[in-house]
Amino acid sequence: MSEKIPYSQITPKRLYMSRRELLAGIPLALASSQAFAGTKLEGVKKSPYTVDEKITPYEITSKYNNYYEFGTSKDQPAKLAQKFKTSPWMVSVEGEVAKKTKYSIDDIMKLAPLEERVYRHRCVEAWSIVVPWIGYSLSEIIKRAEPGPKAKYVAFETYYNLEQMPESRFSGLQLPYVEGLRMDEAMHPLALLCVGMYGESLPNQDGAPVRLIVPWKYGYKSIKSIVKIKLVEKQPPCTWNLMQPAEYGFYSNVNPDVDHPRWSQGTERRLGDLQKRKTLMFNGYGNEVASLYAGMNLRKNY
Ligand SMILES: Nc1nc2c(c(=O)[nH]1)N[C@H]1C(S)=C(S)[C@@H](COP(=O)(O)O)O[C@H]1N2
Ligand SMILES: [Mo]
Repeated sequence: MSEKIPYSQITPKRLYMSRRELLAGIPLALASSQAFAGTKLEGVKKSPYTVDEKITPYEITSKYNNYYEFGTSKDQPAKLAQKFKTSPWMVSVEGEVAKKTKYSIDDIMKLAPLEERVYRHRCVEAWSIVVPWIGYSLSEIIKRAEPGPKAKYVAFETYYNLEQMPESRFSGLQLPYVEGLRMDEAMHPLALLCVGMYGESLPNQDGAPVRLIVPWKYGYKSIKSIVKIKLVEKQPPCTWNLMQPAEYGFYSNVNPDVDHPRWSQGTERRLGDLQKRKTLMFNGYGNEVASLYAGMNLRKNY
């Protein structure tokens, strides 16, 4: 297990202090509301699902984002998502389930014990980061809904409102952003329902107040700012697959042997340490997830 690095060491003092000072000035009721982006999360346990690698600095993870609803360049979401209103926030779990449920974000925060998991995150654009995410397995919320026999896939949907996301008209994407997993992938304990990072609730640009993290797949499967989780019978549509089906498949497992049509997927650049590294099969999570794909042709099912 990795030695725990205090966040004060990996976050520049200036940022760390300014956030603390900021919180010091906020009325108690608001500061204690966990839906507020950048609030310290209490009682978070370390999870064994943690890689022993150098954590990418907070100022990189929180300033180099893909969130097309808030702009297509990497520095736009951090600026343009600042006023994104994430409270109140509801997440509905519906479809082929016995118990359709609507959760407030406070319900989501308390649904299961929060864990910190340091995961590798690999964007399809061949950069990667290592992030201490906070949340619990997605299976926790799915199993409470009691999926029926027709629940073969899980479909996810991001909040969408053009007034709050004016830049999204230039995204080139069909919105709301949608994603999907096969049922066994969604129930895999590594699939994380994520509410925080670096000890705090998620910043807006990283998908506040609740997002998915699927560490063995390319980053676009990790859908942000979720409002709907629907259990369905047929393979659901996925935003990047709709956009460019030959480039982005439903599975999108990290695979160094299957190149993107326009670039190699064999290596990646780890942000913050300038090093090029070999990309690992399933992003290094093969021991855990390879069995989900036993017998499948991963060139066809890219
Ligand atoms: N709703 C939504 N979710 C999204 C995206 C997006 O544009 N919109 N981008 C995806 C991509 S391509 C990546 S790499 C990750 C980036 O997450 P991060 O900004 O927290 O690193 O979010 C994914 N989830
Ligand atoms: Mo990505």
